[in-house]
Amino acid sequence: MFMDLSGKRILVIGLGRTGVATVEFLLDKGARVMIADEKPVSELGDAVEVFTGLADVELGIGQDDTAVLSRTDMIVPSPGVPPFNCLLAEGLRMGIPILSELELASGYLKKPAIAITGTNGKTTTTSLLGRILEHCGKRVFVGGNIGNPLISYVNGRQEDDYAVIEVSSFQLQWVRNFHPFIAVLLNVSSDHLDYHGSFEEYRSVKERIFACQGEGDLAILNADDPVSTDLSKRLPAEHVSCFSSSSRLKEGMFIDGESLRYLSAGLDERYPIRSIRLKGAHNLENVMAAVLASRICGCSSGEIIDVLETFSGIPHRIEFAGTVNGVEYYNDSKGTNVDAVYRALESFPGPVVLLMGGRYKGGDFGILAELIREKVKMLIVFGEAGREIDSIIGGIAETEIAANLKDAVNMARDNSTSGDIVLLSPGCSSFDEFKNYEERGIVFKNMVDGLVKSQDWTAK
Ligand code: UMA
Repeated sequence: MFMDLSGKRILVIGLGRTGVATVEFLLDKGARVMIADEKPVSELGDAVEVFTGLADVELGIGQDDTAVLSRTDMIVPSPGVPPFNCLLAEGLRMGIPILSELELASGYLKKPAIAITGTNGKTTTTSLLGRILEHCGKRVFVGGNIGNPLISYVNGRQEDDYAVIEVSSFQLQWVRNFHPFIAVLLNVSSDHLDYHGSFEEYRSVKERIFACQGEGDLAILNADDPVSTDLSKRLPAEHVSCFSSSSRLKEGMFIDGESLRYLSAGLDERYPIRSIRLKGAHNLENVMAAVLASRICGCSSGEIIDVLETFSGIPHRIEFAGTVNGVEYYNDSKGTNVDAVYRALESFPGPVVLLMGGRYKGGDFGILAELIREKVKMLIVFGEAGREIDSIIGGIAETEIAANLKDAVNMARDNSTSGDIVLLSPGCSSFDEFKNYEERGIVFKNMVDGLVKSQDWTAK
C-alpha cells in the first residue's frame, strides 16, 4: 500500500544490504529514520559514514533500547532480524506497525511482480526466469533475496516490464498486501527453524506469498509436495498450475520419458531433457517452474529452449570449482540446509568427499544417512556445528573433524584420489566463520584455485 512517509519516524532494524537500501528510500520519501543494529556503530561499515550527521538520521540504537519505541511510528526490520528480537517483540506488543522491506517496497512497485519462494532452488529459478524473459525481449528487474533489495528498485525509475523477485521466508514474515500476479512455491523442507520456531510456522509464512492473489493471478505449486492438493483448494489465485518430477499430471508440467512435458488448454509441448544444461533432478523442478511462469508471460517454447540450452546455473550452487589431480571440486556454499545437501549429493554418482559445517540452524541431518552410506567416501565436518553433525551422522562413512573450512579443504585434498568428487555442501549457515555464504564460497574457490596451480601434474 502506497503511504505518505513524510515526517514519519521509522525505526529500521539492521544496517546490512536491506537496511541501507531501506534507509536511503525512507530519506528520499522525507521520513525521519532511527537505525538500530546489534553491532556497534563502528562496525557497521561504509554506510554509516553516508548517514552520519544527516539531520533526519539517528544512529547507534541498541537491540534492547526499547525506549525508542515511544517515538516510533513504524518499524522496518531487516530480513535476518528474527521475530523474537527485543525491539520487534515489544513493538508488536505496543501495536506499532511492522512492515518488511518487501511489503514497504511492494506498495510502491508499479510493475507486475513475479515472486518465487521455496526452501531450495529459488535463486536458480529466479535467475533462469529472468534470463528467459530477457531472451524473449522483455525488460526485467531481477532482485529480492537474490542480493539486490526490491526497495532500491522502487526508489528508481521502474522502466521494466516485470519485476522477478526471489522471496525468502524472512521477507514474508511481515507482509500483508504483497501481491505478485505470478507466485511460485518450489518446495518446503526444514530450514530456518531457529528463526521461525517450528516447521509449521515456517511453512505458513511461505504460503503468505499467495495470500493477496485473486482474479487473473497464477499460483505455481509443486504437485509432489504432500500438502499441495489441499493448498491448491485454499488458494485465492484464479489459476493454479502444478509441476511434478514424480507423476504424470493432466495439466501442468511433468517428466515424460526424455522430455519435460507441458499440457495446458489444448497445448502439448515437450522440452528435451538432454538439451537442458542445468544438471541434477532437483533442477528439472526449477526449470518446470520457470517454464510455467514464462509461458504465461508470452515466451514461446522455442525461445525458452534456447535459454535452457545455455543457462548453466548460479555461483555457489553445485558450482564446478576446479580439478586437482583428477579430483573434481564443487562449491555448493549456498547449500545452507539439510535438504540442499541431499539434493547436491543426489547429483553425483560418488565417491564423494563431503564437507559439511558452519552454524547450525535447525533441520534433521539424519535424512542424509542413506545417501551418505551410498555415495560418501569421507565426511569432513567443520566449524561451530562440526561436532553436532558428527554426533548425528558421523561414522556412517569415515568421518574427520576439522576446525574450520580451510582445514577441511586441506583434509579433503589429503584424502581424495583421482575420480573422487570433493563437495562443499555445508548444510549450515556461514555466519560462524564468514560474512555470508558468498564469502565462504569465494574462500573455497580460491583455495581450490591454489590447489589447481600447485598440483602435482605427474600424479595424473
Ligand atoms: N542484525 C541485527 N539484529 C539481528 C540480526 C541482524 O541488528 O537480530 C543486523 C546485523 O548486525 C547486520 C544486519 O542486521 O548489520 C544484516 O541484516 P540481514 O541479516 O537482514 O542481511 P542483509 O545484508 O540485509 O541481507 C538480506 C538477506 N539476508 C538474510 O535474509 C539473512 C540477503 O539474503 C538478501 O540477499 C539481502 O537482504 C537483499 O534482499 C541472504 C540470505 O542468506 C542471501 N537469505 C536467506 C536464505 O536465502 O536462506 C533467507
